[in-house]
Amino acid sequence: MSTQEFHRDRHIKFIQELDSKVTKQTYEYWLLEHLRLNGLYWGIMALATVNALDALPRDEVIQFVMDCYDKEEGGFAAFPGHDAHILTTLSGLQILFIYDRFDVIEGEKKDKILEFVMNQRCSGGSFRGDKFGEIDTRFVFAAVYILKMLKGLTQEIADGATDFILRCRNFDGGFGLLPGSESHAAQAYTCLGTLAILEQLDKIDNRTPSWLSERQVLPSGGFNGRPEKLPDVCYSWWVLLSLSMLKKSHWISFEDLEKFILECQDLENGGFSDRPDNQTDVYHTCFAITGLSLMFSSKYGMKPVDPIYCMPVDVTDRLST
Ligand code: GRG
Repeated sequence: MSTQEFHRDRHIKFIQELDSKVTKQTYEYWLLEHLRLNGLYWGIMALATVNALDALPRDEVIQFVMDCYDKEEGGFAAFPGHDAHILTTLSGLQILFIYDRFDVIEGEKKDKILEFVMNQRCSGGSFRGDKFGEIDTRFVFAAVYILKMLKGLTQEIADGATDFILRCRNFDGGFGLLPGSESHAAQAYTCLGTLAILEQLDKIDNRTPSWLSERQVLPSGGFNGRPEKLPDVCYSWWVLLSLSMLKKSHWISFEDLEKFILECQDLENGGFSDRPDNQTDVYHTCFAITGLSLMFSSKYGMKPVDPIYCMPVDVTDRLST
């Protein structure tokens, strides 16, 4: 049983202050421009999970997302004026979906987004991240997720993506970013998430949950991303929800994981770090909070989070309409 409390209000304040006048005067703020739209999604997702979505100005958020829209390519960039990328397109759409504001892309923009995603499709069923050509299972997941949201999935895309993902599975049950790459827990999430959206999880045997459950590092209780590495709070999400998709989350200790996550809080300034007493950031804050919600949403007064889509369940209910 953890003796730590969850400091909800401090975490809300931490997220609100990430875009303040003071932060904007720091070098680090501008160094992270290429992650801005992803960062906004992480902040919004954390706030939505703790029932505090109104802590950020809604209209300004939507305006920023739309300012990141790249009209030439048809996808969203990390920051106004940057190039569109499939991961930032997913983050932009997730934010709009959480706020129920898909009306702002209805019509021509929606068609262009679909075209942007389809332009990234490669032979062999995979997807590139952008015009520069890198291929990775993250991009396949993002493409399938976006096509699901925009109702653009076809049987051909589904079959190709399933084949590619299954080729990325290794002998140990884990998944890598390309066929033959080392198993990594975050990559397992993107592969299992793709298969879950495509209703192909029955292709997975018990080697996968077995490898995933071995990621819990004792005595810390946190998860690592691969054997012999240090635990990191973000894997609370990548591993736990992968196990949860496979209905095997009871193979790990919730109590030990909860204790580790709570130890990663900054008790003074809010936010979570990768490991206890390290520097906090919005990425680790998001996945610490969503991890806690996946285990104990009612205990912490949080919204239940959908393990496939990483959006609140009351939001993803709209995906089936
Ligand atoms: C809808 C939640 C959601 C995500 C969209 C972008 C994406 C899909 C998933 C990203 C998955 C991913 C690959 C995350 C990276 C996790 C991470 C901390 C990687 C660092 O790897 P190493 O090798 O760290 O630097 P380790 O922990 O192995 O030392």
